Amino acid sequence: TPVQEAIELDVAIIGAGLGGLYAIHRMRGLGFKTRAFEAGSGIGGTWFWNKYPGARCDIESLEYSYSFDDDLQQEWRWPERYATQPQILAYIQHVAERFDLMRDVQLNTHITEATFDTDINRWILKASNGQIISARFCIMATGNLSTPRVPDFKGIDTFEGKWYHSGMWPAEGVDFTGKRVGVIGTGSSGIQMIPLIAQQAEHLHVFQRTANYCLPARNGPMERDHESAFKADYRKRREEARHSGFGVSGYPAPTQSALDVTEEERRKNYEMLWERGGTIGFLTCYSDVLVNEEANETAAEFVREKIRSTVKDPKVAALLTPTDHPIGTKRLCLDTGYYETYNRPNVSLVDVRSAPIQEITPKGLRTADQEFELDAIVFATGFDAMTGALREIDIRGIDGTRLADKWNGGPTTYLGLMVAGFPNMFIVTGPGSPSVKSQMIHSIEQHIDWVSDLLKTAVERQVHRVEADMEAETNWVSHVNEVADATLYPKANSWYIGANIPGKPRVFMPYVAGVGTYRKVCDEIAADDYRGLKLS
Ligand code: NA7
Repeated sequence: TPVQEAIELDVAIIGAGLGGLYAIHRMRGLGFKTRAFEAGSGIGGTWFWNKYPGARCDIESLEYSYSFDDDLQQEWRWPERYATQPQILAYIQHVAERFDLMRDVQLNTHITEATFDTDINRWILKASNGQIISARFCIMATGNLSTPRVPDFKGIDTFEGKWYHSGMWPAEGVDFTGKRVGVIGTGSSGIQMIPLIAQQAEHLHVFQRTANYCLPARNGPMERDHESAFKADYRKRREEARHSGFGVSGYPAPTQSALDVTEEERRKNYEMLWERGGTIGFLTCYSDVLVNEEANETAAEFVREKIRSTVKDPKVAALLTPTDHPIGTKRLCLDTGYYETYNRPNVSLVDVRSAPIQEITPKGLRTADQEFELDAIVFATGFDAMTGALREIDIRGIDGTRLADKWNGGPTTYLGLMVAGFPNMFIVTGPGSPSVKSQMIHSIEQHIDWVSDLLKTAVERQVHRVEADMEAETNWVSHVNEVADATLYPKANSWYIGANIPGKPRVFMPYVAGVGTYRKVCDEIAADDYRGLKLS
């Protein structure tokens, strides 16, 4: 057999979502020969795959966008306050065209192996189509919520209807008109699609294991005055976001405790936030909502009351009322008509906490106490978050150590960006970085900018390896845990802690000190001659 010639690159990028595309732009800026390998048949990552009805970003469009180019942010017009999946995908395609990124994107290419060759200090990648790529540096822009997870239900192959997962939605869409539909899962994805599927379906059964806190989006067409005022201030706004908690402007760090104000004042504030819409306001309204249970309970109870006053059937309202976790410790959901949907006669809520789903049958599904006939089942059951996509690639570092083995007890990284024993490899929004606890595009830009500066230094110093120290990594992991332990986050069985995947080690993955703090730490480390890294 002929020996396949390797594609030689300076930087191989895995993934062509918002992270991979920005990485192409920056790596080109350094004069590197680069290419992004994307498994999908189109660019966009999350916004390519999640085409389910109602898919929308829960961060306002003027914030959830690239900040690296002022003309881009000034010229782009967002039609709505919160952009839909097609609108975000159109934006991503525009950016790719505007910066001529597609010539360095290779679609339909699934990278299956990545091995660091210690002799030549290069990453050797293999793709499922047999291609071999040799690159000096490797950037993993593989996404945090990119490995869809369908629970291991018995009988799924026997189902005679059609089933779907929110993260693998058919490009042509799905028409549920006249169908008996079951949606399993009430996280952000379920909550966005349920009101829309309910409008089409003959009957919709929602199978809920855990009730979530949902806040109203108050979405609407972009108000031109708001847009112009925002754009006039764009640079200042972006700068503010870079030093904020969640990477979004307009929410200064709170200083007042929820317990230091009267109940009346608190209620007035919550009511104002409820009317304004969005989730960040609730997370940043008082200094202790995410660290003190009593303070948290004031916000949680406010939302519970809203549920009870919206949902007409008290039994259904009780089921929809979250009591098992503090508000904000799982991703807060942003809804449009979610609770109201349960007042429709064609929608029923099924509690699969008390009577779990036992199997999928040819005609539908069976819980511990009932059988349901369904024409379609939608799994809104989430993802193998933060580590899933990386573990799917057979990544081997120095001495052949497998990343999956190293991470058996949970992911360990330095700054969420690098892994000891895996030189010249960088992760975008990896575990141990603020990633999913931030406006994701903000974090993508910050990570890739930081890595770019590091690579520029590596080239200037003519080093062959850039590597995280084991000790620095261990200290960072402890720090990430200490920060999380000082908050209420670990009190929820969330995907932040791997709780949604049976057998996944329970390690709190995001760094929750805030993006401003994280940026400061990253910048200090760079200024301190890349403390914790070996450049050799
Ligand atoms: P999530 O937030 O992980 O939600 C998944 C939902 O599916 C959640 O309600 C789960 O209940 C439910 N689930 C998972 N497995 C089962 C089984 N076996 N039986 C019943 N119910 C189940 O995923 P999303 O896609 O909604 O959102 C992911 C992120 O995308 C979101 O946080 C935003 O950042 C954007 P559970 O709570 O585990 O009891």
